[in-house]
Amino acid sequence: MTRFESAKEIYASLGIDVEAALAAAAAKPISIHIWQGDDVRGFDSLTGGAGNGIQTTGNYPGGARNFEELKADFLRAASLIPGKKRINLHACYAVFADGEWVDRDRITYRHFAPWVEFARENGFGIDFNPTVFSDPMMRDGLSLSSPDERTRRFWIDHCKACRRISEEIGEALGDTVLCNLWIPDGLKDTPADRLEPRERLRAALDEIFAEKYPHVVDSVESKVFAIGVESYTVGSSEFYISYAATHPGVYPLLDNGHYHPTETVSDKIPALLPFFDKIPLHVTRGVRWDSDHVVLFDDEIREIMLEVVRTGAVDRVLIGLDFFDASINRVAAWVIGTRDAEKALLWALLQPHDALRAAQESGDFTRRLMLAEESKTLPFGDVWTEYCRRAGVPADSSWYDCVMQYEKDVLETRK
Ligand code: RNT
Ligand code: ZN
Repeated sequence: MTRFESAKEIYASLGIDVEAALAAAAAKPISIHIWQGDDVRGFDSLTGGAGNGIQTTGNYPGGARNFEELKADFLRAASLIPGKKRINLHACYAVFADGEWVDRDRITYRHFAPWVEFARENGFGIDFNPTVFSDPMMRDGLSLSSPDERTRRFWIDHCKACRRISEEIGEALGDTVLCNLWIPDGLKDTPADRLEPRERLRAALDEIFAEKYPHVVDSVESKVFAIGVESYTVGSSEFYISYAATHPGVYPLLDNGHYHPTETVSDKIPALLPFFDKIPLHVTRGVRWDSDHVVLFDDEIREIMLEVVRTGAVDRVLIGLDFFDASINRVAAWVIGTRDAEKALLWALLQPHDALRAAQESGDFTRRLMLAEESKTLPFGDVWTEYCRRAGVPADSSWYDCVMQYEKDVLETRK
């Protein structure tokens, strides 16, 4: 008997169907953020690099410098990750023809058609994000909530363009596209007026979302604070949840780096499910704050996936990743973080949910505690190894050499 067969028997004795879990994990797409490959730099910056609302730290050599390099790095990472994949794009990854450049309020589908071709060739879906940072049109750290009419107009037009592009991507791929809006707007020090910027943001959102697009799922991503905007965030959790709740078709995206450290997204998912038919996520890892460290197979990621699974919401929760670490090999960062997200999903699918729920419902909390603890040492590793084998990707520890070889052959030549 192989280790996998033996593991399957152990799980079966607890009423867990390993084959069903493997199939469910393989069918669930994870949207992999393209911005891990180049430190959120994008292709459209005239000044070079991220800044103005977003920050990446580290200077590990070999980051992708253009479309060709970014595609190659993404494919290398994807070949080492099991499961169904989507590409999470940002508007700043517009592909311009030689000598061409247009400002962000003028981008069109044409600038993303090469990404659609790439996605189609490789069987990936696509998700999209307006890029409302790293741009001189941010005024005093404000965009859609700015008191300056021209600034607001520019960013409204950018967001409208992004939704139109998302619709065309969706049409081209015969799929729906999540178009997620995050803006960094906020204030460093105590505001004199907390209401007016939010009224302006609400009015801007109304304009942005006025047009209905059948292939687009819209979301708005809140945040609690960031470096430089410690005192006030315009797009707070209450603001966006209220906005989404009153605007059908707009969903609140939960990024688990965007809350106070004692708040958990795992608890927010089942709090929102009674009210929203979809919940989009940015799965990340905050260290003390929204630091966007590489996702680990840690308690909170497992708890998030547990909620996705045991609420029966695998199809309703849209899983996207959001981390960027420039201090380590970027391809390895993609591989480790995404494999860990996949791992947590498979792990969650292999828990004794029925027995745990029955214990809670009957008030047998002692049994619930025992079951939850003992399920932690089930032979999960053997099922994970089989999952990788069936997906045709290397098992744990054997992908690392591929990445190091790629670093030698490709990344180190990028000087
Ligand atoms: C920033 C938000 C946002 C970005 C990406 C690049 O705090 O999490 O989602 O990380 O859009
Ligand atoms: Zn995010």
